[in-house]
Amino acid sequence: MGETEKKALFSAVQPSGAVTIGNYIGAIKNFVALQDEFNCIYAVADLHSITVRQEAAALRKNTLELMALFIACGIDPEKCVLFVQSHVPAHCELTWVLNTITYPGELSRMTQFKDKSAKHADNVNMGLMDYPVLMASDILLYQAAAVPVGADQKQHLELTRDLAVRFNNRYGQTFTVPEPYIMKGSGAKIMSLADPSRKMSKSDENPNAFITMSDDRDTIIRKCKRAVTDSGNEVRSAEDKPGVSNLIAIYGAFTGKTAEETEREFSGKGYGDFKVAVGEAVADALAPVQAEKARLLKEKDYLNGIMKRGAETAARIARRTLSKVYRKVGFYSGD
Ligand code: ATP
Ligand code: LTN
Repeated sequence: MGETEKKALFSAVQPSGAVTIGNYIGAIKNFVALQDEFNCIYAVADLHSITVRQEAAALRKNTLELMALFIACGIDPEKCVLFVQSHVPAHCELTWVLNTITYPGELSRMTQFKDKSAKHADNVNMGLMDYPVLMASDILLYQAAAVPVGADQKQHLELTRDLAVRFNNRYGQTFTVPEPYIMKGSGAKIMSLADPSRKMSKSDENPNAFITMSDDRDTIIRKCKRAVTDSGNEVRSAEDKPGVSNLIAIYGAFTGKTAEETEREFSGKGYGDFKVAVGEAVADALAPVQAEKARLLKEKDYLNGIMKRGAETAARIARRTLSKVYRKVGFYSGD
């Protein structure tokens, strides 16, 4: 298929702390897998990240680290557009327009807004509430047909689709209505190692609940050994075995093995052996990524160049959509 026939795909990750293997399995791994099939545009969502308090120096560092991690994970900057969200002003500009067709009730009932408001009760700000509209702008600016995300972002994608349809109905065909691209099966939602009824989250106060992409081998194996598993001793993926099922999903994501293959491999062996094997598989898979990320971080000029080139390309595409939007709503252009 020629360049121009490929559909556009957009996704982003926030530079709000250490990236977990949940982010990797649910999102970044798919970013890599989809880069030949689509015209992919990937952003470091720094505008989104300040909806919860960030320390300025840490945010700067996390932004560069996330860019390096994207590339270290296998996203090819020659095939994809990689940029930092705040480098392209159109994201904020479209957000303003979309705010005028969004109702407060739609935003206050978002699960993530409710969860984050409860968690950061001292900082329930308008940005936190408006987060999904900024996300819709990210996606719609690039006329993205597909958006790879973890299952937790499904509700935000539904709002994005509603806003696209609403705008198109009111002002005429302007936006592509995007489809979420959510992995089938358990990889779409990796659970906490400390409490398999909750999503693995980088902002969990218990560091044993998650594995980050930069954890060292010993830490990874220790965290897997400590992972909460279920009663019994049989390595089997089942609804009443959320802890073991989650480890099977993690093992599968890093080894390519199906749940059935894993069950066969560990039949007759207990949880102990399995947990060590999971830790080793994760550590083996992450070692080359970590080495490549460290190498890239020493090449700051290279990373800055990728971001600059990415922002220029992104801005060009985004401007095209934004001009159309401005024209449709009736903003006088002066030409
Ligand atoms: P937090 O957990 O602190 O709220 P987050 O990790 O959910 O942050 P992002 O960094 O923006 O927020 O997430 C990036 C991507 O990773 C999104 O596509 C999200 O759906 C996905 N993701 C996050 N956690 C998981 C998880 N536990 N399993 C699968 N995918 C996940
Ligand atoms: N909200 C997302 C990150 C994000 C995103 C996007 C994902 C920001 N803008 C656009 C897909 C498309 C999250 O994962 N928490």
